[in-house]
Amino acid sequence: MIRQILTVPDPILKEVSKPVEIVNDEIRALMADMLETMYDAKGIGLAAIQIGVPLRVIVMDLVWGKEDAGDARLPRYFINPEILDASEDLRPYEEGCLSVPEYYEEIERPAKIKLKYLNENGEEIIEEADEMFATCIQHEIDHLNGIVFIDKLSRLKRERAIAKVKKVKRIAA
Ligand code: K2U
Ligand code: ZN
Repeated sequence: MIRQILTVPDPILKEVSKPVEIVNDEIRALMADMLETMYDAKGIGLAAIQIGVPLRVIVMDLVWGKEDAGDARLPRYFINPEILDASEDLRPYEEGCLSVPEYYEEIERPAKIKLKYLNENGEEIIEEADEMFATCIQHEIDHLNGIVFIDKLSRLKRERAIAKVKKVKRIAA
């Protein structure tokens, strides 16, 4: 079912999420809810902490976000993800976040990374990520460590972002 997405400055978003002990049906049900919530919110990634669950679980679908995707879907599941290696060269991208609605800011991150994680069947996968996959997974792993992208900005920009989210929520309420 669709869950509520927490928004800044909710202190829960600053929690460090715990590793998943066993990938079971309960975790798979959580990931199904996360995907449904992500599609509904028009995101291409979501970390469990964003719906208030402090577990190291991420869902992503880079395909459906593309304008020519039609109704194509390619959901991906990342449990206990670790970055094993990151390139020197950085890639800037104007990031947004479902927990910081209607606020976008350019963020630089390593362009390529080597990623280790468990998939939805609990199998260990090691793979390279670049382009949007690299940007998105690093944004999501930050969430697992209690970091939201505005934490990487100046205090002034961060305060402006939080003030804007509060305004957006008042109008939406
Ligand atoms: O809040 C989230 O974690 C979802 C993020 C994921 C993301 C952030 C930055 C760059 C790529 C992905 C976004 O809200 S998903 C919205 C979106 C859609 C298309 C392209 C970029 C961001
Ligand atoms: Zn985010």
